[in-house]
Amino acid sequence: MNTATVSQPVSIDLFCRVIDNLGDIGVCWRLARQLAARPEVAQLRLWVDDLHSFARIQAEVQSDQHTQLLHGVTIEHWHPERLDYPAPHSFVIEAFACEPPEAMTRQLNADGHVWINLDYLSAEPWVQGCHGLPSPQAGGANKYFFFPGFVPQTGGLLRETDLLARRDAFQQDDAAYQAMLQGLGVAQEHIHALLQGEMQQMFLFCYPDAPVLALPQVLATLEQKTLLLVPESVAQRIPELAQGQLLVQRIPAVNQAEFDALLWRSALNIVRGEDSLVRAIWAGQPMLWQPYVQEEQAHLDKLQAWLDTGNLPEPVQALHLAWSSADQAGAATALNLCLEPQVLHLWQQEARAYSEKLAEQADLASSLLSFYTQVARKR
Ligand code: TRH
Repeated sequence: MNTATVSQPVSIDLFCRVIDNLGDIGVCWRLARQLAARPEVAQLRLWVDDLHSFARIQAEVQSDQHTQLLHGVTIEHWHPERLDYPAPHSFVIEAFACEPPEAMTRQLNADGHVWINLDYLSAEPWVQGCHGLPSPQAGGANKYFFFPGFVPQTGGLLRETDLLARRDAFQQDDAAYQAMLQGLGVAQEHIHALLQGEMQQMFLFCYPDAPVLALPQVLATLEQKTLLLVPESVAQRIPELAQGQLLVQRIPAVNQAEFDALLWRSALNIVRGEDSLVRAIWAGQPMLWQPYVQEEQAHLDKLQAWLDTGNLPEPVQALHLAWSSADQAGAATALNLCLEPQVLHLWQQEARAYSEKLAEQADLASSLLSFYTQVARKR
């Protein structure tokens, strides 16, 4: 892995189209802030076509602003009527093949610019062969395929330098945890029970076809009480009631920083898509991941490839497969097994070890800057 730093501060244009859900802007916003915080970066312009969706994960975003500055990032509203495009910066990152405006891309050339298509995250083996490949463009510039990933032959995963230290601190900081729960509207008696260890917190963020009714089936019968926190728009089929030992509570949308903190304090994180997969990994707690559903069950290959990167106990792997196959009975059986003390202990150990192992790899923002330096040096 080349860890060369950029000798001259570089300015970056990062382009993001919100296609569906919050994953695209979720990844771009984290990446933008991480790059903008680096001493090697002079200016970071983030171009986003949908500021309303953006505001759902960062409440301070003003959806009527043409240009705004937040967390060191210049946010530009990229809408179809926009005509005043500036000259592109020397480093252009196009997220998920979103096709930046032609007014800017026609100015890109191989001598003055490095242009990257940042692709989706996958653990499938073909990714390693495609990472970093150039694709010559009509105007003479090369566009490079850049893949995040789970092995050093890829661009790595988004991870702020101090993330795991902040996680560890929050896991010990009951006052901060209490303030967060109050902000989410959790009743004082439940906060008390959580802090006393009489209740455990779990978090549920899934797609509509997940077999969510397996959760009350199992969690209602546990010895320990569970508070299941569920974002408002998710898992509508799950009743917001006390059922046996389970209490389900809807929570409002939170900023990404708080989203992370939620995961850090959960005994089980049920997550989906790409960005929350990565955040649940860094939480180092047992997790259940549901990939975004794709045609011809391609998401199951994606899931299997990811399972193969770790060392999860067999019932946990079975739980993943059942959860992503909308198999309620299979998910309930597997979850019961997973929560048996011996399996749960292995699951917890593996979650922690997996986050530590992946944290040894270069993070995505660092890999992007190294790649820029390598390409820029060669010309
Ligand atoms: O929203 P997603 O389902 O995104 C998906 C995937 O990215 C998928 O690959 C893509 O193809 C598809 O959309 C169209 O799940 P993901 O990736 O976890 O993104 C959710 C983001 O929203 C993540 O950054 C966390 C953030 N978030 C908050 O910040 N606050 C919240 O309250 C919630 C619920 C989410």
